[in-house]
Amino acid sequence: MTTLKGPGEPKTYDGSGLRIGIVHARWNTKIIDALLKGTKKALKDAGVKDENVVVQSVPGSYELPYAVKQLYSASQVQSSSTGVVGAAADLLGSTSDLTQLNLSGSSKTSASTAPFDAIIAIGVLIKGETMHFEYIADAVSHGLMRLQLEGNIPVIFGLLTLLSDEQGLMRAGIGGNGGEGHNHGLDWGSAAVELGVKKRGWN
Ligand code: DLZ
Repeated sequence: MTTLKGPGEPKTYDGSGLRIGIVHARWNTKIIDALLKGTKKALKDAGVKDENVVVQSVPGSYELPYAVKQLYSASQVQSSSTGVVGAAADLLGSTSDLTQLNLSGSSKTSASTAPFDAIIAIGVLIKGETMHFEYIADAVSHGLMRLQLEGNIPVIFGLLTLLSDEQGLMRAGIGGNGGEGHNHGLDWGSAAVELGVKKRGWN
């Protein structure tokens, strides 16, 4: 059936060889958590292995572009050299972060150490009484676009810019009595797999 909205007819892409990063903000946690769950579900459904999904969080949406950039840089460092834990720690802050990020080179995991095929940036901005919302939405949108064009890495735009809490709940699939709306995280996960697969083909 042809739909008016959304990404159109679903196509299946095999994500089993991909490494995907997710960076999410923690503001508006209830909505973020649901979006993150949807995103991870779509990745899993497309065959992306759990150990090849790296999740990092930042306080708010404004921090997303910097965090995406650092996460991607660290994965490039990791893939191009073996003794990189120190260098990646410099980028990310601590060696415990590296363990969390599967970048420590631990033999306990069969996780890929290749650079990420795509990174998903997730944030929820809800308009308040000041101009704060406009400035952050604009800066983050442009920051993420710049990163993907200049860094040659697909950056999936998982930033919801909302006029109310209810709009966010609906777009995370937890509106109404808890189950209404559509979880946009599902679309972001699928978009990451499609772009990751296509990037490999385009190179
Ligand atoms: C300060 C702030 C406000 C008011 N609202 C949001 C929001 O709705 N969503 C969000 O992700 N972050 C918000 N922030 C935090 C900023 O994004 C940022 O973390 C701080 O300004 C520190 O740089």
